[in-house]
Amino acid sequence: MKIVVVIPTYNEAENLENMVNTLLDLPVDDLFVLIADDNSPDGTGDIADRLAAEHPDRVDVLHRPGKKGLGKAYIHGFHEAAKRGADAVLQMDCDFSHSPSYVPQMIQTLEDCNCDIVIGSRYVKGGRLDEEWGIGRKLLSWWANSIYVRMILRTRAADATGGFRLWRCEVLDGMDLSRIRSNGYVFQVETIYVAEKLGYRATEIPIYFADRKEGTSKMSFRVQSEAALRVWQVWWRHRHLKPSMRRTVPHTANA
Ligand SMILES: Nc1nc2c(ncn2[C@@H]2O[C@H](COP(=O)(O)OP(=O)(O)OP(=O)(O)O)[C@@H](O)[C@H]2O)c(=O)[nH]1
Ligand SMILES: [Mg+2]
Repeated sequence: MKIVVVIPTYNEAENLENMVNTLLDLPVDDLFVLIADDNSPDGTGDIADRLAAEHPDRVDVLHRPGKKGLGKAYIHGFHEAAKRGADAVLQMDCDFSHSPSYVPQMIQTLEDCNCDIVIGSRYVKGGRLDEEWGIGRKLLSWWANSIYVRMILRTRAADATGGFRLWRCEVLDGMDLSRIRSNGYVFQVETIYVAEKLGYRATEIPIYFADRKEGTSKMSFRVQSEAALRVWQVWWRHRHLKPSMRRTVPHTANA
């Protein structure tokens, strides 16, 4: 199974090289890393170019003109992954909150399960948030995901807000990514909601979610509040979707 890992980056100079090398060292047969960089001012794009030159068969970079948000970077990366013949696409952050050590298990799970998506999940039994977080921060994170988002959208996935997921390419095709409008953090919510409404099935494996150690967060109170409101927009936009509304012509066929 050819796996393309799509990593969106914005100012991840301290993390990128370590992340790419860790991924390339994993015991996985056919793994390719595609970095989607939004012209990071800290030079992440140059590091990405160097890594691509060092590993021409295993690493490549999409240079995007400026900071346009996580969602747009992911959609671009997903389309490129399909063009490069991926069987499955792994999405993950560059800050080590999503530990690469779970990747082989996620791939194995996708191969063995009768499912379409594997989620590295903080909210299934065995999943954990950073042990240094105080109880208040953990509660807020749990409430936002497990109460707020899941009450509105009624997702089956216990972790509907995380961004550590392995998708079969047919699923991304069938979802028709032009349906996905969110660009910020609610992108994760919109994609899993659309997938579930179209009848795709996710399996979750528990992860330990570590806080970033290097680099700076792009998350702010404004971004979080906007995401909270946009969950309603996601519900309104996609509430009528059904499995019969899957896209049937593969994206790559008319690309
Ligand atoms: N290409 C691109 N990547 C982005 C953008 N915003 C965030 N990212 C990347 O998306 C991933 C997640 O971003 P983070 O800043 O870690 O956000 P977070 O994980 O929600 O928050 P913290 O862990 O608290 O920092 C990281 O790899 C970022 O570099 C963007 O506008 N464009
Ligand atoms: Mg992070």
